[in-house]
Amino acid sequence: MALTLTINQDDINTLCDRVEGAQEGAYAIQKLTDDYPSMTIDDGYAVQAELRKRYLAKGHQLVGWKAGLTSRAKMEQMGVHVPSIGFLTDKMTRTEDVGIKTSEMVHPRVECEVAFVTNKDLKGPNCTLLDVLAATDYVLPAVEIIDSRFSGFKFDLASVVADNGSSARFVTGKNKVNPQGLNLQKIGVVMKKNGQEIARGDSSAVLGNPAEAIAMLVNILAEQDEYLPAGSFVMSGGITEAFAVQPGDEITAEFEVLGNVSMTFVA
Ligand code: OOG
Ligand code: MG
Repeated sequence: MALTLTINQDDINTLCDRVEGAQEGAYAIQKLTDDYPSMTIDDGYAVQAELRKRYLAKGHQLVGWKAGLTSRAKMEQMGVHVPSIGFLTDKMTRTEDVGIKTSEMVHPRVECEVAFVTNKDLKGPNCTLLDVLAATDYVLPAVEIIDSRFSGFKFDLASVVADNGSSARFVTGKNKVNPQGLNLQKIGVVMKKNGQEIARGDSSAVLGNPAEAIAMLVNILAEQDEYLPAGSFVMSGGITEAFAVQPGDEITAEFEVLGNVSMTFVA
């Protein structure tokens, strides 16, 4: 299987220049469909693949992938009703103990997610939840910091896919939990900003079970002739809506069973 494109390589390069410039320069751009109104989701993935190629050529390491727009809360917040995927590199990794710079981003937002680390290759197009569970080494709590490069954080699916699903940063907690015996369908989470609760939900919000989002991601990868190699880090998508952060903010996501993830933001 391969992508069906309506744009040519020159268009892909032009669109990738825009996204790459905005990501690296931390500035907002208009959504890509303003100039390319007939752009499709496949076209978006072709731009994303070009972006991945460019980052890897610059020495960034691919560490895994993320599923996005996998919960109703996220779909409604963004007005986009189809899940998407994006790639994750070592340059996006942040730790709990070092302040995360908002000046390197346009308008960052945080969202809490269940993350997976795999120990077997996963290949689509017929990857199932059971395949994902059989290939899961451990799960861990995560906060994704998303940063749409589009003005006002407003976009359509083709544009957000080209912008690598708004991927910017991510932080994981210290606990690694064996999926055996874990009820992945019902992991509660409370998100706090500066000590105040801002959201709560549970993992069933993500396609009924976050492992389902990983299966979906693997099947989308297959459409691009890609697979998920053993040892991948994969995020399953925000459980609740995402919240804007500013310098000085401290965020904690308190997950049942999986434990906490905390981080602070600095200018
Ligand atoms: C798109 C990325 C969505 C998620 O977890 O749903 C995402 C966006 O909302 O900007 O990462
Ligand atoms: Mg996310």
